[in-house]
Amino acid sequence: MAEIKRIVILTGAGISAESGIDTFRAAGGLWEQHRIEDVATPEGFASNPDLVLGFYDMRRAALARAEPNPAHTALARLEHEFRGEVLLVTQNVDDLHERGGAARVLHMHGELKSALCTSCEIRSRWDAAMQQRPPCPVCRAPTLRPDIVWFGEMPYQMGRIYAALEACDLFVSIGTSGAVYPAAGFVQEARASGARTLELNLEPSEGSRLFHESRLGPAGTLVPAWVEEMLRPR
Ligand code: BV8
Repeated sequence: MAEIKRIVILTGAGISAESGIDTFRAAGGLWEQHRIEDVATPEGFASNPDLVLGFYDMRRAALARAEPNPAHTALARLEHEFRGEVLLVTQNVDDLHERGGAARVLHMHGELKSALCTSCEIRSRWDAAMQQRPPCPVCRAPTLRPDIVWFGEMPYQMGRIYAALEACDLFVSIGTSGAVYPAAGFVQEARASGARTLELNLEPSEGSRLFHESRLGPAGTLVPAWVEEMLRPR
Protein backbone atom coordinates (compact mmCIF):
# COMPACT_ATOMS: atom_id res chain seq x y z
CA MET A 1 0.00 0.00 0.00
CA ALA A 2 1.35 3.46 -0.89
CA GLU A 3 2.70 5.57 2.01
CA ILE A 4 -0.24 6.83 4.13
CA LYS A 5 0.25 10.43 5.25
CA ARG A 6 -3.27 11.75 5.87
CA ILE A 7 -6.09 9.75 7.46
CA VAL A 8 -9.72 10.83 7.88
CA ILE A 9 -11.73 8.72 10.31
CA LEU A 10 -15.55 8.84 10.56
CA THR A 11 -17.17 7.23 13.58
CA GLY A 12 -20.80 6.45 14.36
CA ALA A 13 -22.83 5.08 17.24
CA GLY A 14 -21.31 1.60 16.84
CA ILE A 15 -17.99 2.74 18.32
CA SER A 16 -19.75 3.65 21.58
CA ALA A 17 -21.98 0.54 21.69
CA GLU A 18 -19.48 -1.42 23.82
CA SER A 19 -19.50 1.49 26.26
CA GLY A 20 -23.19 0.82 26.81
CA ILE A 21 -24.48 3.77 24.75
CA ASP A 22 -27.59 2.90 22.70
CA THR A 23 -27.16 2.99 18.94
CA PHE A 24 -29.97 4.27 16.75
CA ARG A 25 -30.93 1.34 14.59
CA ALA A 26 -30.19 -1.74 16.69
CA ALA A 27 -33.06 -3.69 18.18
CA GLY A 28 -34.27 -1.67 21.16
CA GLY A 29 -32.21 1.25 19.87
CA LEU A 30 -33.08 4.90 20.17
CA TRP A 31 -35.23 4.96 17.06
CA GLU A 32 -37.35 2.10 18.37
CA GLN A 33 -38.09 4.04 21.54
CA HIS A 34 -38.84 7.33 19.80
CA ARG A 35 -39.85 8.50 16.31
CA ILE A 36 -37.06 10.53 14.69
CA GLU A 37 -39.57 13.21 13.67
CA ASP A 38 -40.65 13.65 17.29
CA VAL A 39 -37.25 13.98 18.99
CA ALA A 40 -34.57 14.78 16.39
CA THR A 41 -36.07 17.50 14.19
CA PRO A 42 -36.57 21.27 14.71
CA GLU A 43 -40.30 20.72 14.08
CA GLY A 44 -40.44 18.10 16.85
CA PHE A 45 -38.68 20.51 19.22
CA ALA A 46 -41.05 23.35 18.33
CA SER A 47 -44.16 21.22 18.87
CA ASN A 48 -43.06 19.38 22.02
CA PRO A 49 -39.96 20.92 23.63
CA ASP A 50 -40.48 19.01 26.90
CA LEU A 51 -40.31 15.65 25.10
CA VAL A 52 -37.18 16.64 23.16
CA LEU A 53 -35.40 18.22 26.14
CA GLY A 54 -36.25 15.10 28.18
CA PHE A 55 -34.91 12.80 25.43
CA TYR A 56 -31.54 14.56 25.42
CA ASP A 57 -31.47 14.92 29.24
CA MET A 58 -31.85 11.11 29.45
CA ARG A 59 -29.00 10.56 26.97
CA ARG A 60 -26.76 13.16 28.67
CA ALA A 61 -27.36 11.42 32.03
CA ALA A 62 -26.62 7.97 30.51
CA LEU A 63 -23.34 9.36 29.18
CA ALA A 64 -22.18 10.22 32.72
CA ARG A 65 -22.41 6.48 33.52
CA ALA A 66 -20.47 5.34 30.41
CA GLU A 67 -16.72 4.89 29.96
CA PRO A 68 -14.61 5.03 26.80
CA ASN A 69 -13.84 1.55 25.38
CA PRO A 70 -10.62 0.24 23.75
CA ALA A 71 -11.76 1.54 20.34
CA HIS A 72 -11.88 5.11 21.64
CA THR A 73 -8.50 4.85 23.36
CA ALA A 74 -6.89 3.20 20.31
CA LEU A 75 -7.97 6.09 18.05
CA ALA A 76 -6.54 8.55 20.59
CA ARG A 77 -3.24 6.63 20.48
CA LEU A 78 -3.23 6.76 16.66
CA GLU A 79 -3.88 10.52 16.77
CA HIS A 80 -0.91 11.04 19.12
CA GLU A 81 1.57 8.53 17.66
CA PHE A 82 0.89 8.42 13.91
CA ARG A 83 3.60 10.34 12.03
CA GLY A 84 1.15 11.82 9.52
CA GLU A 85 -2.14 13.69 9.97
CA VAL A 86 -5.27 12.21 11.55
CA LEU A 87 -8.67 13.97 11.48
CA LEU A 88 -11.28 12.31 13.68
CA VAL A 89 -14.81 13.21 12.53
CA THR A 90 -17.64 11.80 14.61
CA GLN A 91 -21.40 11.66 14.06
CA ASN A 92 -21.70 10.87 17.76
CA VAL A 93 -22.83 13.45 20.28
CA ASP A 94 -21.13 11.68 23.21
CA ASP A 95 -17.74 12.77 24.63
CA LEU A 96 -16.16 9.32 24.76
CA HIS A 97 -13.52 10.12 22.11
CA GLU A 98 -12.33 13.03 24.25
CA ARG A 99 -12.50 11.02 27.48
CA GLY A 100 -10.54 8.29 25.67
CA GLY A 101 -7.73 10.80 25.07
CA ALA A 102 -8.45 12.20 21.60
CA ALA A 103 -7.43 15.87 21.35
CA ARG A 104 -8.97 17.00 18.07
CA VAL A 105 -12.52 15.67 17.59
CA LEU A 106 -14.86 17.19 15.02
CA HIS A 107 -18.45 16.67 16.15
CA MET A 108 -20.33 17.14 12.86
CA HIS A 109 -23.70 16.52 14.57
CA GLY A 110 -23.03 18.51 17.73
CA GLU A 111 -22.55 17.39 21.34
CA LEU A 112 -24.71 16.42 24.31
CA LYS A 113 -22.36 18.46 26.52
CA SER A 114 -22.90 21.70 24.63
CA ALA A 115 -25.91 24.02 24.98
CA LEU A 116 -27.04 26.45 22.30
CA CYS A 117 -29.06 29.50 23.39
CA THR A 118 -31.78 30.34 20.87
CA SER A 119 -31.84 33.94 22.15
CA CYS A 120 -28.19 35.02 22.11
CA GLU A 121 -27.06 32.08 19.89
CA ILE A 122 -23.98 31.53 22.08
CA ARG A 123 -22.84 27.96 22.86
CA SER A 124 -21.85 26.98 26.41
CA ARG A 125 -20.36 23.75 27.81
CA TRP A 126 -23.26 21.98 29.51
CA ASP A 127 -23.50 18.98 31.84
CA ALA A 128 -26.90 19.39 33.47
CA ALA A 129 -30.52 18.85 32.43
CA MET A 130 -32.47 21.32 30.27
CA GLN A 131 -36.07 20.25 30.76
CA GLN A 132 -36.54 22.71 33.66
CA ARG A 133 -35.51 25.54 31.31
CA PRO A 134 -32.35 26.69 33.14
CA PRO A 135 -31.10 30.22 32.28
CA CYS A 136 -28.54 30.63 29.50
CA PRO A 137 -25.14 31.15 31.23
CA VAL A 138 -24.54 34.17 28.96
CA CYS A 139 -27.83 36.06 28.52
CA ARG A 140 -29.84 34.43 31.34
CA ALA A 141 -32.85 33.79 29.04
CA PRO A 142 -34.52 30.34 29.64
CA THR A 143 -34.02 29.46 25.96
CA LEU A 144 -31.34 26.73 25.81
CA ARG A 145 -31.63 23.89 23.28
CA PRO A 146 -29.35 20.87 22.83
CA ASP A 147 -26.43 21.84 20.57
CA ILE A 148 -27.30 18.89 18.33
CA VAL A 149 -27.72 18.85 14.53
CA TRP A 150 -31.25 17.58 13.92
CA PHE A 151 -32.62 16.16 10.68
CA GLY A 152 -33.03 19.00 8.19
CA GLU A 153 -30.28 21.06 9.89
CA MET A 154 -26.83 21.63 8.39
CA PRO A 155 -24.05 19.54 9.96
CA TYR A 156 -21.12 21.49 11.42
CA GLN A 157 -17.74 22.22 9.74
CA MET A 158 -18.64 20.65 6.40
CA GLY A 159 -16.10 22.81 4.54
CA ARG A 160 -13.28 21.53 6.75
CA ILE A 161 -14.47 17.94 6.37
CA TYR A 162 -14.68 18.08 2.57
CA ALA A 163 -11.24 19.66 2.37
CA ALA A 164 -9.83 16.84 4.52
CA LEU A 165 -11.59 14.17 2.39
CA GLU A 166 -10.13 15.79 -0.74
CA ALA A 167 -6.60 15.59 0.67
CA CYS A 168 -6.61 12.24 2.48
CA ASP A 169 -4.85 9.01 1.45
CA LEU A 170 -6.99 6.82 3.71
CA PHE A 171 -10.65 7.11 4.82
CA VAL A 172 -11.79 4.80 7.61
CA SER A 173 -15.46 4.46 8.62
CA ILE A 174 -16.10 2.88 12.04
CA GLY A 175 -19.43 1.81 13.59
CA THR A 176 -21.92 3.52 11.31
CA SER A 177 -24.86 2.18 9.32
CA GLY A 178 -24.27 4.61 6.46
CA ALA A 179 -27.94 5.59 6.60
CA VAL A 180 -27.70 9.36 7.06
CA TYR A 181 -26.32 12.01 4.73
CA PRO A 182 -24.08 13.86 4.20
CA ALA A 183 -21.89 11.56 6.40
CA ALA A 184 -22.91 8.47 4.40
CA GLY A 185 -21.51 10.11 1.26
CA PHE A 186 -17.99 10.73 2.64
CA VAL A 187 -16.70 7.40 1.33
CA GLN A 188 -17.55 8.44 -2.22
CA GLU A 189 -15.84 11.82 -1.73
CA ALA A 190 -12.73 10.05 -0.45
CA ARG A 191 -12.70 7.52 -3.31
CA ALA A 192 -13.13 10.30 -5.85
CA SER A 193 -9.99 11.90 -4.39
CA GLY A 194 -8.06 8.67 -4.85
CA ALA A 195 -8.01 7.65 -1.19
CA ARG A 196 -8.10 4.08 0.00
CA THR A 197 -11.29 3.30 1.95
CA LEU A 198 -11.71 0.89 4.86
CA GLU A 199 -14.85 0.05 6.87
CA LEU A 200 -14.76 -1.44 10.37
CA ASN A 201 -18.28 -2.41 11.43
CA LEU A 202 -20.19 -5.12 13.32
CA GLU A 203 -22.28 -5.97 10.27
CA PRO A 204 -22.41 -4.88 6.60
CA SER A 205 -23.60 -1.25 6.33
CA GLU A 206 -25.65 0.40 3.59
CA GLY A 207 -22.41 1.58 2.02
CA SER A 208 -20.19 -1.50 2.45
CA ARG A 209 -19.90 -2.12 -1.29
CA LEU A 210 -18.37 1.37 -1.66
CA PHE A 211 -15.31 0.49 0.43
CA HIS A 212 -12.11 -1.10 -0.92
CA GLU A 213 -12.02 -3.19 2.25
CA SER A 214 -14.66 -3.98 4.89
CA ARG A 215 -13.82 -5.80 8.14
CA LEU A 216 -16.70 -7.15 10.24
CA GLY A 217 -16.54 -7.38 14.02
CA PRO A 218 -16.84 -5.33 17.23
CA ALA A 219 -15.00 -2.00 17.22
CA GLY A 220 -13.43 -2.82 20.61
CA THR A 221 -11.49 -5.61 18.85
CA LEU A 222 -11.10 -4.39 15.26
CA VAL A 223 -9.97 -0.82 16.01
CA PRO A 224 -7.04 -1.58 18.35
CA ALA A 225 -5.82 -4.24 15.86
CA TRP A 226 -6.05 -1.77 12.97
CA VAL A 227 -4.22 0.95 14.96
CA GLU A 228 -1.46 -1.54 15.75
CA GLU A 229 -1.11 -2.18 12.00
CA MET A 230 -0.94 1.55 11.25
CA LEU A 231 1.69 2.23 13.94
CA ARG A 232 3.87 -0.79 13.16
CA PRO A 233 7.10 0.44 11.50
CA ARG A 234 6.98 -0.39 7.77
C1 BV8 B 1 -29.04 17.79 6.04
C2 BV8 B 1 -27.66 13.79 16.00
C3 BV8 B 1 -29.44 19.60 4.61
C4 BV8 B 1 -28.98 13.59 16.63
C5 BV8 B 1 -28.07 12.83 13.83
C6 BV8 B 1 -33.34 11.45 1.34
C7 BV8 B 1 -32.14 11.00 0.77
C8 BV8 B 1 -30.92 11.45 1.27
C9 BV8 B 1 -30.88 12.34 2.34
C10 BV8 B 1 -32.07 12.75 2.90
C11 BV8 B 1 -33.28 12.32 2.41
N1 BV8 B 1 -34.25 12.89 3.15
C12 BV8 B 1 -33.68 13.68 4.10
C13 BV8 B 1 -32.36 13.62 3.95
C14 BV8 B 1 -31.35 14.31 4.73
C15 BV8 B 1 -31.16 13.64 6.08
C16 BV8 B 1 -30.94 12.15 5.93
O1 BV8 B 1 -29.87 11.72 5.56
N2 BV8 B 1 -32.00 11.39 6.24
C17 BV8 B 1 -31.88 9.95 6.16
C18 BV8 B 1 -32.75 9.32 7.26
C19 BV8 B 1 -32.28 9.50 4.78
N3 BV8 B 1 -29.98 14.26 6.62
C20 BV8 B 1 -30.09 15.41 7.31
O2 BV8 B 1 -31.16 15.94 7.58
C21 BV8 B 1 -28.79 16.09 7.69
N4 BV8 B 1 -28.86 17.45 7.30
O3 BV8 B 1 -29.14 17.03 5.13
O4 BV8 B 1 -29.12 19.13 5.91
C22 BV8 B 1 -29.33 21.04 4.64
C23 BV8 B 1 -28.79 21.66 3.53
C24 BV8 B 1 -28.71 23.03 3.54
C25 BV8 B 1 -29.14 23.76 4.64
C26 BV8 B 1 -29.68 23.11 5.76
C27 BV8 B 1 -29.77 21.74 5.76
C28 BV8 B 1 -28.56 16.08 9.19
C29 BV8 B 1 -28.52 14.68 9.71
C30 BV8 B 1 -28.06 14.70 11.15
C31 BV8 B 1 -29.14 14.14 12.06
N5 BV8 B 1 -28.58 13.96 13.40
N6 BV8 B 1 -27.48 12.73 15.01
C32 BV8 B 1 -28.88 12.70 17.82
O5 BV8 B 1 -27.83 12.08 18.08
O6 BV8 B 1 -29.92 12.62 18.51
S1 BV8 B 1 -28.12 11.47 12.83
C33 BV8 B 1 -27.68 10.03 13.67
O7 BV8 B 1 -28.06 8.91 12.86
C34 BV8 B 1 -26.20 9.81 13.84
O8 BV8 B 1 -25.54 10.98 14.21
C35 BV8 B 1 -25.75 9.29 12.52
O9 BV8 B 1 -25.42 10.34 11.64
C36 BV8 B 1 -26.98 8.66 11.97
C37 BV8 B 1 -26.77 7.18 11.78
O10 BV8 B 1 -26.45 6.67 13.02
P1 BV8 B 1 -25.17 5.71 13.20
O11 BV8 B 1 -24.16 6.47 13.96
O12 BV8 B 1 -24.74 5.10 11.91
O13 BV8 B 1 -25.83 4.63 14.14
P2 BV8 B 1 -26.77 3.43 13.69
O14 BV8 B 1 -27.47 2.95 14.92
O15 BV8 B 1 -27.58 3.83 12.50
O16 BV8 B 1 -25.74 2.34 13.21
C38 BV8 B 1 -24.82 1.81 14.12
C39 BV8 B 1 -23.88 0.94 13.33
O17 BV8 B 1 -22.88 0.44 14.22
C40 BV8 B 1 -24.56 -0.27 12.72
O18 BV8 B 1 -24.10 -0.43 11.39
C41 BV8 B 1 -24.07 -1.45 13.59
O19 BV8 B 1 -23.88 -2.63 12.83
C42 BV8 B 1 -22.76 -0.93 14.07
N7 BV8 B 1 -22.37 -1.47 15.39
C43 BV8 B 1 -23.18 -1.75 16.45
N8 BV8 B 1 -22.42 -2.20 17.47
C44 BV8 B 1 -21.13 -2.18 17.05
C45 BV8 B 1 -21.09 -1.71 15.73
N9 BV8 B 1 -19.96 -1.59 15.03
C46 BV8 B 1 -18.81 -1.92 15.64
N10 BV8 B 1 -18.75 -2.39 16.91
C47 BV8 B 1 -19.88 -2.53 17.64
N11 BV8 B 1 -19.82 -2.99 18.90
